[in-house]
Amino acid sequence: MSVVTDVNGSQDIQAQSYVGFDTITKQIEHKLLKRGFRFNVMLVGQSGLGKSTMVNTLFASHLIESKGRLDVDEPLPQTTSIEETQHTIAENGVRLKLNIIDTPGYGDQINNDGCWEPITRYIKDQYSGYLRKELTAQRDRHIADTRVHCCLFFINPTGHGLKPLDVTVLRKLSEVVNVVPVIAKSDSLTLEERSAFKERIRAELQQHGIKLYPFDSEELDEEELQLNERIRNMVPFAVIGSEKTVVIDGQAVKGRKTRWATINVEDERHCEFVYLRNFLTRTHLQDLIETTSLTHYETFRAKQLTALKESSAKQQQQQASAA
Ligand SMILES: Nc1nc2c(ncn2[C@@H]2O[C@H](COP(=O)(O)OP(=O)(O)O)[C@@H](O)[C@H]2O)c(=O)[nH]1
Ligand SMILES: [Mg+2]
Repeated sequence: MSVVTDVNGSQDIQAQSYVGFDTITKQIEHKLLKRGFRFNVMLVGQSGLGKSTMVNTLFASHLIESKGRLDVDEPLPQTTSIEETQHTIAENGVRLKLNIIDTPGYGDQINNDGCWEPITRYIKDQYSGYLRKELTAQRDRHIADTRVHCCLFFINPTGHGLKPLDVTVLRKLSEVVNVVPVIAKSDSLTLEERSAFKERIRAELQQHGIKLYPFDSEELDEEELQLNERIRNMVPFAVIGSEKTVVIDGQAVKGRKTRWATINVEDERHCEFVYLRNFLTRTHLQDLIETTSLTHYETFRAKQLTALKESSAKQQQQQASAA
């Protein structure tokens, strides 16, 4: 029986010779579901900007502790070394292993020279660890992925613009990781101030030639390209975080009660939290993971391997000339 030559009866033949590769999506899904997804998110920004609160707001369940100050004179609780906390969140049978990497409040010191170094070192350490395992592991063995998939960068809501330190750190980080900038505590800005601040930051990023995630590629279709363009026109996301539940119109929502009004963090008229959450979890989760592997890690790997080759060539040369 030949499928190729029989044009007229092709439907019948197709039905008989069904090989079942259309189940591949199910097979992949099954395998991935069994393994579970892992998403590594890093938080960068001065202490007190609401980093811990934001993660708790984003992922609904209580993830990391956020101890709010009761009294303004009380010193801020500070994270002093890079801390990882692992959580598993589940939704409709899909398990997401969420790894939160909290970095020491960068920019908290009087002298902030090189304060980003422990952060970029951490990111690169994960790459070199992965590379080592890749070079030694059996090819088909799954390597646990500790590479940072997304770095949430918290900007102080001053309304003025980026600080020179922010520019430096954004540049350093964007070279090695997917950076997603957010304006922290944006309830402290009016809507006009907020949109002017956002515009100003985008202009500054462009002026300094800092290209942030998402990146376009040939693989993306028209719809995806448009979505990326919308995201680029929206960043930094002006967000408000809260772990408290407030009741608005009889509904329990995450919000902040002020003397004047109640803010609903999920209300698009109040802030862009919902856009950030959609972006991170609904539209770009897989792409963040893939871009980390195919772009950032590949760049690191290529550099490492070239350096390795060069040093072994040098060694051989030295041995040859010594002999
Ligand atoms: N007004 C306002 N306060 C916030 C917001 N997010 C967090 N906070 C408060 O800011 C304080 C520090 O928050 P925390 O999450 O510990 O900051 P971190 O040091 O960056 O992790 C806490 O009292 C939070 O309740 C926000 O969006 N708006
Ligand atoms: Mg914190």
